[in-house]
Amino acid sequence: MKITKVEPIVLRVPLDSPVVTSFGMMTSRTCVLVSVEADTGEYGIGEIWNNFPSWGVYEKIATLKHGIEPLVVGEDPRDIGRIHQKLLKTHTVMGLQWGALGPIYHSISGVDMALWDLLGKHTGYSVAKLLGGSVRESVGVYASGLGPGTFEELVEQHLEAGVTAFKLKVGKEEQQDIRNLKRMRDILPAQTKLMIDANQAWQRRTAIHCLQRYKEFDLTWIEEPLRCDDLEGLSLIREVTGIPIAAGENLYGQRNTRMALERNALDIIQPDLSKQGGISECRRMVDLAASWEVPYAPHFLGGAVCLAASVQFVAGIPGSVILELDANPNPFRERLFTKPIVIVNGHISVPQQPGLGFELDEEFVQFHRVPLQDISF
Ligand code: SMN
Ligand code: MG
Repeated sequence: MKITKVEPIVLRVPLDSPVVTSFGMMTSRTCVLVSVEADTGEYGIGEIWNNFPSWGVYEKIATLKHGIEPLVVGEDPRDIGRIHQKLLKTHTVMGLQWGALGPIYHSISGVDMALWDLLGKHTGYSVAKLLGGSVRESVGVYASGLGPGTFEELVEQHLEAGVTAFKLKVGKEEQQDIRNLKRMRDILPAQTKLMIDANQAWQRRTAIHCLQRYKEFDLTWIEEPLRCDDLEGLSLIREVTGIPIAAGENLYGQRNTRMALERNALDIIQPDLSKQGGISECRRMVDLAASWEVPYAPHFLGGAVCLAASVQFVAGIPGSVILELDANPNPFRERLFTKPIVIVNGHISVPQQPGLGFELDEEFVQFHRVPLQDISF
């Protein structure tokens, strides 16, 4: 069995009302998938992180076509560990030199995810089984992407779906944070878990000041209070405030994970399967964290393929506390599969089908697909 092709699949949908994030304005949503094809006619699908900016797609397609495809064509797709090591070894230093380690890790993530999907389809096992067996039959989720603007409707919808944990964006302005935290606690039933995410916005002093004030809202964790590389700062805040620290969406690979753990910077690690090197590398990250008794909660803010992979990951690998689920509407999360992923009682049930356990809605894909020549360079 040999790999014959690595095919990027870029999907785009313009948004009627732009999504405002702390990084800038999103006028369209992009979803980057990758198909890894074998000479047997079998293929696997993975997802490559491309949340913002949408034009980040250029670097990923270039990496797939010029960096990754020549290295994997001719390889046996069942040798996932070997291929993963080869891709990381060849590209990590190049990525540092280029100054674009992220796009390289994102692209490798998608290819690795596709290889796991392919191996599952080929052997008839779900990825959870391939990862070591089913730890659980359904996966608990929390709703994220809430605030700093209005969030009541999204909270209401997710409470109706039985979700019992929510994450609010903070860090822009103290008074606004306090207003939003108060409002959240007002509308959430007692016992509901509340997390906050500052997206690296604060300096150490501001973080300590704000967190001492926000503590009264009974926070399950504070996510990325500081720049993700201020490991000493994270450790300091953890000690001073006593609020658990979560991070990982900007921590690339085992090496950075080890540094964060050695500095006692984390209580929960949050690798994203479409960002940090795929299922293979995220497994190493969470295994490493487990040896420090740090549990994991996968980061997720993408399309349905990454969500399906995250469900399989949590089902197959012990040590997770909860899975992130973006609460905002996104057609690439809601309409990409023939059978959409649904939340019942705050949980997603783990599909038992081979691979990542989904079927793409080909009509939807073809409708939103951007021809590669339109994004040529
Ligand atoms: C997040 C990530 C990317 C874009 C917006 C928000 C956030 C999360 O950090 O954890 O989901
Ligand atoms: Mg975050």
